[in-house]
Amino acid sequence: MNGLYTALMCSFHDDGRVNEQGLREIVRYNLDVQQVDGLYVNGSTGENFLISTEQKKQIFRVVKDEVEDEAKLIAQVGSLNIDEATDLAQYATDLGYNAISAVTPFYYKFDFDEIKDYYFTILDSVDNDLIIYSIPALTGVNMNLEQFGELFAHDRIIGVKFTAPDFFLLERIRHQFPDKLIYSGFDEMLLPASVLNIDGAIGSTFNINGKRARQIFELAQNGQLNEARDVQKVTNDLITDVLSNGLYPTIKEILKVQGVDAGTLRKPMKPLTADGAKEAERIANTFIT
Ligand code: HMN
Repeated sequence: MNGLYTALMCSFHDDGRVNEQGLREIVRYNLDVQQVDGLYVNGSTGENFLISTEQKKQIFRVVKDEVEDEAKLIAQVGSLNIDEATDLAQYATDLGYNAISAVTPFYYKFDFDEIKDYYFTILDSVDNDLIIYSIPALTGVNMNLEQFGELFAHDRIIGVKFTAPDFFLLERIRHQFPDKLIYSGFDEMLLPASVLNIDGAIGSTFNINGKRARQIFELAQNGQLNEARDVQKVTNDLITDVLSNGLYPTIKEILKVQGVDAGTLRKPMKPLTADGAKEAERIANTFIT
């Protein structure tokens, strides 16, 4: 399960339905052009928290059908509705997903016992491994080293998608849990995370910049830090421009410039203005080869 995983975008029609053909095109572009090792399906980047249970299942189905056994698949099933989370975990497992992942429960201020119960309930419902999805900036849930340890005590919690700029905690987790998988979640920090000996990364910008992400990761693993820094610099120039133009709509527009039908966004996310679309085209022409 090591390696680079794209946090997969999804293509939607203007009326909000899943654009299945567009979704297949995004999958193919990631596998054939960006050449990532796997896909992280129905994460934040997939607009997961804006769609229905049936649409989540539809996306799991279409992606598996397109990928078959060409790449590893991780299904993000986390939900505030525990019944939905267990239902999706079983669904993705039956489809053959290699692992499931669940975002920490958010919105209400759950205490750690409740968070632990959430993960163990999902695991009890399914015969698959689980990767914790930790993204404190969006969820408000900050877990400490001891709490990660309590979760990692479960032998089917195999790792964490660590989307935080806390390199002290990342290093401590790496040191204390050498057998667990750590995936870095912030693409602009891939190099410092790689230096700390992570097992892989999961990123939204890999949809358009997966090849550079691989260079950074592999150069760092080989100890070629100056070269890795150069590639991270170009990557961060790209990410700076993408973030200032609007993360998800800009990635979608860049995919369109590459000939991929990335469709529109689910409300309440808004599409790019005409000027924003022009800027996305400039970014694509500047950075995407
Ligand atoms: C997902 O669940 O879609 C991703 O794994 C999330 C991923 O960590 C991204 N975070 C967010 O979109 C909030 C990053 O790839 C991020 O988009 C990128 O580093 C730019 O900041």
